[in-house]
Amino acid sequence: MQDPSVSFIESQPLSETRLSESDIQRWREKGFALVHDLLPRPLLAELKQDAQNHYPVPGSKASKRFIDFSSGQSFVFPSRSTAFNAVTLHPAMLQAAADLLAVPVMGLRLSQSDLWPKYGSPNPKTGLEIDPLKEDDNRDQRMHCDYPNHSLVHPPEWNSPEAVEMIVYLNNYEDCEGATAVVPRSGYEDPAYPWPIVQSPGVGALDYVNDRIKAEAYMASQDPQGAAFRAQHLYPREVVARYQFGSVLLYRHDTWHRGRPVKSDTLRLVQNLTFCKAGREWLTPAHSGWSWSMYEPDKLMEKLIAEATVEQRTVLGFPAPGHDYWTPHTLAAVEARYASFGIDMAPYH
Ligand SMILES: O=C(O)CCC(=O)C(=O)O
Ligand SMILES: [Fe+2]
Repeated sequence: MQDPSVSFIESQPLSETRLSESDIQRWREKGFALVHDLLPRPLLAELKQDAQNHYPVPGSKASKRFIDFSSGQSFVFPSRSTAFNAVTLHPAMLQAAADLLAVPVMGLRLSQSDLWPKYGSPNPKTGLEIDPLKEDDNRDQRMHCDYPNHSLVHPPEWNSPEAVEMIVYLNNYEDCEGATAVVPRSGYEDPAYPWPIVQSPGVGALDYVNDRIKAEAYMASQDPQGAAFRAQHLYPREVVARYQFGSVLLYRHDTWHRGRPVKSDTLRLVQNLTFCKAGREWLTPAHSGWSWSMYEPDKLMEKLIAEATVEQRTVLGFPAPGHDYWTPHTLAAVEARYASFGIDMAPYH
């Protein structure tokens, strides 16, 4: 059954695994685009299987502790899931981010890759009672922009975006609902997009509250003007992403959006990624540095680096060919570190 009160995001299938000009325009002007066939389905199926092996089944007692967004750093890059790493650095994903930001792939840096579960409220008939809502409950989120926990500053002017955020859906909307909502921006005069973006819990002196009802009550008590703005300009204009298995929602740090409730007793799995323009140190990685796992006995990260393409390595921050880091000595030293994993240093000579 479809909820007649929601409006869906318009989207067209891709003709190839490259964003169309209209998707790029939509992202740049409205703040988002939804695409359906960017990634190969067998890879996505493998990823979904890995995620289902990792997270408790919906309706189980163990699933009840998952009320917040993110995997709590338990399913982040670099991961033991080969499919997850492959999606993270998939050439089609890198090309999409590069096309949106109008930079070469080598001008991108990865700052987030996290696979997280979202459970529908337990069905009381199955025996698990519903816990009272907490401030940080993510089932029915408050409208927000993502920049506060990604950036030390504020998103730049609208026409100079510096990051692409992506949500890769591993279910079908009809099965799980819980479609992300976004507010399309319509030009400089759009009253939903005033500058600066501060009318939100968690920004400045306002406390972080995730749950929509609690957040709006809090806003009404702390910033009645901000609360009125949100009620008048944000919620009534939201449109939702009717996602399919493998759809990707492309959005920005300055796009108003929110997560909506997942169907009772179902599990929606999504991978969240962020690619930034290189050299933006104020956009901070959401996880520990990629080198931090280099002492793990399975040498996963070392192998990933050795096997990656030059572009993929560069997106992780490895110095690009021609960078002044490279001298005959550093070339030999880096080769010594990765030689046993079969790295080919020829492109750096
Ligand atoms: O889960 C979703 O659909 C969106 C989540 C989100 O926007 C967030 O947690 O910041
Ligand atoms: Fe968000």
